[in-house]
Amino acid sequence: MNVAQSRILRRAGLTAFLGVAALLLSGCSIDNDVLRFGFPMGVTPQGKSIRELWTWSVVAALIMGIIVWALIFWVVIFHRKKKDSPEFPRQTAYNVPLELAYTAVPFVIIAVLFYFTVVVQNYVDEKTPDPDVTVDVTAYQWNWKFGYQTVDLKDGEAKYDGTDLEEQAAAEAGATPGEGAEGSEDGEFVPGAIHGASPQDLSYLRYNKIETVGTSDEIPVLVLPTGKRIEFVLASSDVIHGFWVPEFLFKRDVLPNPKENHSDNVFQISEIEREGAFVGRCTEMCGTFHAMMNFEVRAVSPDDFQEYIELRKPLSEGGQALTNAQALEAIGQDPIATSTTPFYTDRTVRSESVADGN
Ligand SMILES: [Cu+2]
Repeated sequence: MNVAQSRILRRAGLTAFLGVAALLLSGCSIDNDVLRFGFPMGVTPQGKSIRELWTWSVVAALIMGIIVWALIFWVVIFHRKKKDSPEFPRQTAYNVPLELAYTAVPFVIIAVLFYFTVVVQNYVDEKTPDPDVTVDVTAYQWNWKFGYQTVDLKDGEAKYDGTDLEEQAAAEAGATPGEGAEGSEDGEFVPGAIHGASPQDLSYLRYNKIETVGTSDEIPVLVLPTGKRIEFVLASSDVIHGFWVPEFLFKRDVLPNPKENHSDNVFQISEIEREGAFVGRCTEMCGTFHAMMNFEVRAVSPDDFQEYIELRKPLSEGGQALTNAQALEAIGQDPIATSTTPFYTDRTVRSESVADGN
């Protein structure tokens, strides 16, 4: 290698070093657009830790990439076949220290990535026994139902237990066909098809006094408080769906009979960090209108949330409480979803025009 070549090599090395150093130094605040590498801004501490893992993983991959690219170009530029040299350059096979090094180093890299992945995963999966709000999420073809199981904001108000005991008992009663059940002869007891329970057993689903159900015309808006620990309990009443709020940087499959299907259907976020409207989507292909299974998380202040719950509680004299839209309007929020709109679900128009020959 002559002097000019070694100078070029030194400059290339210096450039690569400065590039990596710039990346690492700006890592002091890695909340910027460049170092998110395409990830959305999270609104939960869990999302933040996932995004930081992503950022550092990409930085590590880039450092490896720069080393590999540098080696490739070094070989290509400085070890070309010379005009009057023999056919093969100097062969350096069976260099034991080198071979040991490039076998061991990837294992170290994998171990480091694995360690940090496990740390972040454990944090994301962490549950505390006493969350401030527990939400029951029921997915079905093709929409969502949200119910408030418990609300306990620890602000002096009594803990609110939202389970609808009557509905829950009715679902339980329907699970095991008893005497006089459909298909029974002479009022005899007929055990159901699945461990004695009916195939239509929906007692594993949760039923609450305050529920928000989406329709084809109205996106379900799940109202939640900021700064409070929230638990989500997921279950599907038919096929497998997926619960995803992009701003949580987290999704989990929603299964029917989650326990029997060995699905951990409960997860928590330690808080939603700011107020706002965050779109939610189904991320498991679940049939014709899968793409339209959207919802919205509306994060409001704890005071507004407490008021919202009060407004939606069924009246003691059995009257109609406010609907979700009415209650949202009453706390000064947009009554309908702002992050997404209902899709046009009418699929008869085209077939009609075809039939008409238009
Ligand atoms: Cu779905």
